[in-house]
Parts: sequence; structure tokens; C-alpha cells
Amino acid sequence: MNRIFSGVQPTGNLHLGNYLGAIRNWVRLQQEFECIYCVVDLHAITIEQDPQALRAATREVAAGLIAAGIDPKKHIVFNQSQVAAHAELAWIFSCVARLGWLNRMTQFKEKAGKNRENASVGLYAYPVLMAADILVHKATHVPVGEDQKQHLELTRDIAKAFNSQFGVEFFPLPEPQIFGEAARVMSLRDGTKKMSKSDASDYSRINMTDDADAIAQKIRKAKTDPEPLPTEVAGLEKRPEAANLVDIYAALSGRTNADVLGEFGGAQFSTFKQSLADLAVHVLGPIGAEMKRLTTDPSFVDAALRDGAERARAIATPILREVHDIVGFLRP
Ligand code: AQP
Repeated sequence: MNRIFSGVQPTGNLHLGNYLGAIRNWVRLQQEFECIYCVVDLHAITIEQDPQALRAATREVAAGLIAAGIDPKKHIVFNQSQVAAHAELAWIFSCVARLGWLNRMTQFKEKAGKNRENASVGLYAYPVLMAADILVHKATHVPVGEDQKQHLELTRDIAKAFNSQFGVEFFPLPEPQIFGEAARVMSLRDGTKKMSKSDASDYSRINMTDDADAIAQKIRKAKTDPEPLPTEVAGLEKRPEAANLVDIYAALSGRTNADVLGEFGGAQFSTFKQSLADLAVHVLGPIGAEMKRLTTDPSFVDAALRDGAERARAIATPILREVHDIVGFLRP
């Protein structure tokens, strides 16, 4: 059976972007694939984290995946730090990947910003660890958003380079698993920036645990422009905030933007925002409530993570052992 690997960073509150852009697709993939979903805490510390908050976010992310419909018994949910093979293969891949390849990674440039000299070595090597995450399980498919395509390309380059350096056909070249229209949810405060866990303003995002009042208030306060909604999709051009809200409505309802504008074209934002808030509460409300239940008593989530790590180790350890033999590490 084909195997999926994907990860989410425990760097803050899970939000609507994580849900529409990743998690709900991961739920669907369970029908067709053997799925391994990882809370990537090793990736999270590429940027400074408060240890207490990191532990809480790790549980919250795992609870979010389970509450959204991922079955941790049929598939695997675990946190990355508990399976040492990820970090070990990342080191071996650091010796295969070339500086020139990493220098081209645009996400590093964006995340490091102007202060590049002060960025952690881990942030720079992030895509090498991502390659190890995927290949230590010999995953064949990786669901990727637009922002991760370049990293998956690098994973394929590392797999090819490893196979060729050692003259083996060992690692598969993982394929991107792309979903129809990629949902890219933008900030509610600025339609040109993506909705993000690390945005300082909580009003920029709808958290998966927000209650009905918070969701309604954030949507009511979302930045818009003074014009009513257009009747045609072309009318959304150069109106990033309006386009974002229509995109969100379409994604949450499984309709096209044209269809949504067929209903709301010509309406004022106040009317549209009310319907959008009702829809968001309808979809996210039950998931948020289940997340709260799962985090109030974390014993179920902790047990699921422990069991997931054990099963992930059972897959990764023999693969890593073969890598040791290929590389030439003595097993005395
Ligand atoms: N705004 C978004 N729209 C669509 N998809 C999104 N994803 C994240 N934000 C959006 C997708 O969620 C998955 C997990 O993301 P991640 O937590 O590993 O990292 P990220 O992309 O860096 O997410 P954030 O929220 O922006 O976190 P911070 O602020 O910590 O950097 C990925 O598949 C991602 O595409």
C-alpha cells in the first residue's frame, strides 16, 4: 500500500488555514493510504520556543488531528522527537545534501528575514530534516501546499543523490499529493499575508478551538473594503480581503467561488460575514469542542502519541539499520 507522511508544527494554535489547507485533506487520505501524521516538535525548535508552551501545543495539535477525524488506531499519530531515527537520518542527509541546494530555499529566506546571520543552523537545515521525516518511513506520497513544494523537490533530490552516491535503489522518490484547488487561507487582517500560528494578532486567524462568539467577532472585524461583493469572480481581483473571505466560504461549504458569488454578489459585507460566521461555527464548532475535551484530560492523547511513536519506530528502525549498512557503519 502507498504510504503518506505529513507533519504539522506545534508552534501555536491550530487555525482555519491548517484545517482547510492540510488537516481536512489528511482525514480524507485515510481511505486510500497508510498514513503517518507527525507533530514535528524538532522542526518547531528551529525558532525559539517556550518549553511549557511547546509541550502544550504538541498535545493540542495531536488533539486537533484526532478531533478532526484522524484515527490514531488505524493510522499513526506521533511526535517527532520520540523517534530518534528522524534526527539520525537527517545527519546522514546533511552529508549528502549540498549547500547550494539549501541556499535556494525560499522559505528560509522568508523566515530568517533580514537577520539571516542570527538565524539558527536548524532553520537553515529544516528541509534536510523534512527529507529525513519522509524517507525514514519510505513514504511514497506527501500532501503538500504551495509553500512546501520546493522542500519536497529537495527531498527527491536528496533521495536521488543518496541512491546514486551509494549505487543503490533504496529510497523511493516521493510524489506530491495535490488536492484540486489548493486552499491558501490568508490573514483576516491582511489579505496578502497567509494566516499563520505565529502572527502576533489573534484577530488575524480563526483558531480551531475558538468558540462561536470568538469566531463571529473575528469575522465581523475582518478587514474588508467599502464595495459590496462582486457578482463575478473577476471582480475579486485586486480585492485580496474580499477574495479571502469568499475563498473561505467556498472551501468550508465545498462550493465554487462563482457559486458563492451567485448567491452573495451585490450583498454588503455585513450580510455575507454573518452567513460566513454561521458556516464557520457549523464546521469548526464540533471539532473545537472535541479538542477541548481531549486536552482537558490529556491521557487519551498521550496514549495515542505513545502508541504512535512505538509503531513509527517499528517502521523507521529497520530502514535506518539498512541505511547504516549502505553507508558503511560498523555494527560490532
Ligand atoms: N494559511 C494557510 N492556508 C493553507 N494551508 C496552511 N497551512 C499552514 N497555514 C496555512 C498548512 O498547514 C500545514 C501545517 O503547517 P505547519 O504548522 O507545519 O507550518 P506552517 O505552514 O509554517 O504553518 P503556520 O501556521 O504559518 O505556522 P508558523 O506560524 O509556525 O510558521 C502545512 O501543510 C501548511 O501548508
